[in-house]
Amino acid sequence: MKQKILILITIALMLSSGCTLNKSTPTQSISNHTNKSCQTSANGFQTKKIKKSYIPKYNVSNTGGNFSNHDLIYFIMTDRFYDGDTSNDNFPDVNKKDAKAYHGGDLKGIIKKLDYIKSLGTTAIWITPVVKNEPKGYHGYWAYDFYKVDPHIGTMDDFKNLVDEAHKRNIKVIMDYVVNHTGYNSPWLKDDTKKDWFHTKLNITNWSDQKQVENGWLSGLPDLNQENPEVRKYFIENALWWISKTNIDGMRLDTVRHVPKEFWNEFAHAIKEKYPNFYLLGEVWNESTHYLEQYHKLGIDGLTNYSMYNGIKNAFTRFGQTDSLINAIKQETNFSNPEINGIFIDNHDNMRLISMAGKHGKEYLKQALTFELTYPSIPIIYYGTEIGMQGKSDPDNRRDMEWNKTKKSDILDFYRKIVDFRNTNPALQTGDFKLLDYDSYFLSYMRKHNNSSVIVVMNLQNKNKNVTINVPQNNTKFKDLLTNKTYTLEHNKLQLMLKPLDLIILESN
Ligand SMILES: [Ca+2]
Ligand SMILES: [Ca+2]
Repeated sequence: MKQKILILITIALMLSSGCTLNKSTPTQSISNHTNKSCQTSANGFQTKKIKKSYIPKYNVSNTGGNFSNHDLIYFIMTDRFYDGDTSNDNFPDVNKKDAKAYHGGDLKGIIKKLDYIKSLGTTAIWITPVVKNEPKGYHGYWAYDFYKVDPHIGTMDDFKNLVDEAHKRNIKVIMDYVVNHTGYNSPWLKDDTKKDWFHTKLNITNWSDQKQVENGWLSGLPDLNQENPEVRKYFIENALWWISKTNIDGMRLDTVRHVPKEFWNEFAHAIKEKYPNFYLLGEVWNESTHYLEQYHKLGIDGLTNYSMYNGIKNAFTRFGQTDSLINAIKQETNFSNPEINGIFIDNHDNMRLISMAGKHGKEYLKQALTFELTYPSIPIIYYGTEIGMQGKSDPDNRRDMEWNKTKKSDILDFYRKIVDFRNTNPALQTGDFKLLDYDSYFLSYMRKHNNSSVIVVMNLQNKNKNVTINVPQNNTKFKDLLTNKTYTLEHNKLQLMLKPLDLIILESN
């Protein structure tokens, strides 16, 4: 009796303090727009306390597996890349004139273009999700059946062939994988045995409320309930099944921040226990390095570095300001393994950089590509960036690959030159990265390994600028990769007259 009264008092106190039992009823916390949770103090009273960050249950080895900063990932939206098999173009939702319908690209198309892909210095491809989608799910993110390959893009045999053919060329394959949600019309929504597989339908309205971010329905997509052990088991088994069936080398994990941390820790542990060399690349769409690093600590190897992306798009577009890029570079110390993160200038969720930059798009794209390819992380090149494809917001940033431009393109020639340099220069392969002098509109940095060094200088404004850069080394002679012009260091100082939007890439002689 005494115990019953005590329980009733405890519940009453909890309700009066506005607390929710957010562990057992996760969806309730969505209406509670705070990051606080309830804890029982030593004397039995409830106190409000800021929630501590999640402490991982499993210690997962996540140093990149078969991946390192020597890799270069080419990211392909399969439906928009190349149509290698017209026999799968007869579905009613294939319409090349509709930017939101299927366009006919497929896995066989990627196989046919592997030599081109290899010629870009690619060591790995990341392809959009292959699972069977609901109608119009050309991008792959509206899953209908997690155990089937979508017939628009091919068959399981096509996928296995793609992996085999890629491996023959020393190209690894990364499969895009979604556990946060199903498509809008998943058959599970009508399945009585799967009633507890989804969170209660609620929109995300407060993006600083992590519970809401995890349990709300992102863009109205049915949100899977990973607190349910059946759901966790299903997806861990499903992921292991794909790896064992296809021999893929990595997964790009979609919408990571929208899934509870407990799940990712268990998922990474299960995958790495069986496949220690497997690479997990997490999409965590947040500009804070501290926020991103939390997900590395769970066992995910690399993260899509949105902190750096924010810097890149502020530096190499019409803003032409280095401040947030410098800040992002300084913040890299918050990562325990920044070199296995992915850095990018374009992707399928953002306006292409060349379009964002506008008038001086080509010059800024060249600077951005140079930064991406000379920075010690894993560059992720979104298909078409190498030929300077334009693209505004989704779905315009997912135009069909413009194959005619691969025959003659000033940007492609430039890209190849920088990629070759990246893959052969010892300083760019293993050298340290050091910021040299900079201000809000100009940037210089150095990579150095033993006697080899590279200095990159960029003028982000459309006007002349004279700079004197302090260089902490004794090498006196440098040659510009782009113009062959030679420069001499005097008293550890490099004097340069920069032209508008200039880009100088110096290699020690
Ligand atoms: Ca096709
Ligand atoms: Ca979720």
